[in-house]
Amino acid sequence: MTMTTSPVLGVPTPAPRTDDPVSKREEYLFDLNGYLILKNVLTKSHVAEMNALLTEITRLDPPLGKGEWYGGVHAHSYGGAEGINLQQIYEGGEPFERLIDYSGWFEKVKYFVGGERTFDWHHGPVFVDENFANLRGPGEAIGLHSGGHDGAKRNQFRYHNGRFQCGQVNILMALTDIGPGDGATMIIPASHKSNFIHPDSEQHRMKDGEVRSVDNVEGAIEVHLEAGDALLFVDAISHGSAQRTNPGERRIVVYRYGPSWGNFRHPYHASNELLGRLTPRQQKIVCPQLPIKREPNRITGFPSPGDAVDPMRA
Ligand SMILES: O=C(O)CCC(=O)C(=O)O
Repeated sequence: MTMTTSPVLGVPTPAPRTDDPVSKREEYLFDLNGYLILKNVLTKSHVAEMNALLTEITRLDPPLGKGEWYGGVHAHSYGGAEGINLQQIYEGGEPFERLIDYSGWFEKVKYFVGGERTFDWHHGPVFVDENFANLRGPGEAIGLHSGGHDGAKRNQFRYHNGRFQCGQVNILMALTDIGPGDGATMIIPASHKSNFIHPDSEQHRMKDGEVRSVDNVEGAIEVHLEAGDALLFVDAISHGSAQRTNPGERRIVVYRYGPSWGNFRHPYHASNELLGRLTPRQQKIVCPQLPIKREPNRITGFPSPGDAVDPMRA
């Protein structure tokens, strides 16, 4: 087994697993159900590194409040009782940077977002429009959202002319074991193809200031994961979570991938410091397009955007 040294834990750790292409079985099941479970996709040490970095944030005194920044990471909530989201978590340390084009799922994500050899690849293979860690405690949950009936193009499921061309494919990673009572993600399998809204949607949909969950929604299942597993799903599938009833905290990380021309969900942007550390492939995934200098310019002294680069580098 190949070993590398963990930059966070400082100990030798097994190298991550290499890219597996999408198998015929995965293709069938993703098309049918709208999701796949990737077992053991993260190494134990990678999970430990991410947990160590998150624990550092949770131990801040006074605690990081909603709206505050910790470097390039922003504490955010959707407005209900979903727990705290640490947005732009790829700014939170190398173990999170590694996830951007992580070998355990990158080929699969590219395959399901699709678009190779089309205009969708104009700025690169994919774009990450949201990435966050979610920490959820007792009583918290996220209500039902999405579904094929919605028809939103941004998160759509699409198979056209023999190829997948989905609008948004999510990787939801478990950093803690998630079983009954832990506030597991819930999905309605195959609902990415539904033409009708779930009849009980009104009572379970996300709502500001209220605890909403997917508990007892007919057709929905809890996705139980072990730390290091990931759920790959098209965002068009109806999903949300069960309410956490156990003590302690559920920790997940979510990276959302879509076509290279996409835009950020929230008004964030990768920092220049992060871009400076990333590989050219990763840079393209988090920042498909940099502004260019307005040079040469016939109006002397006309300003360029602050972070503009030479056209050759763009
Ligand atoms: O928190 C969860 O389990 C579900 C996350 C979710 O709803 C989402 O990624 O859109």
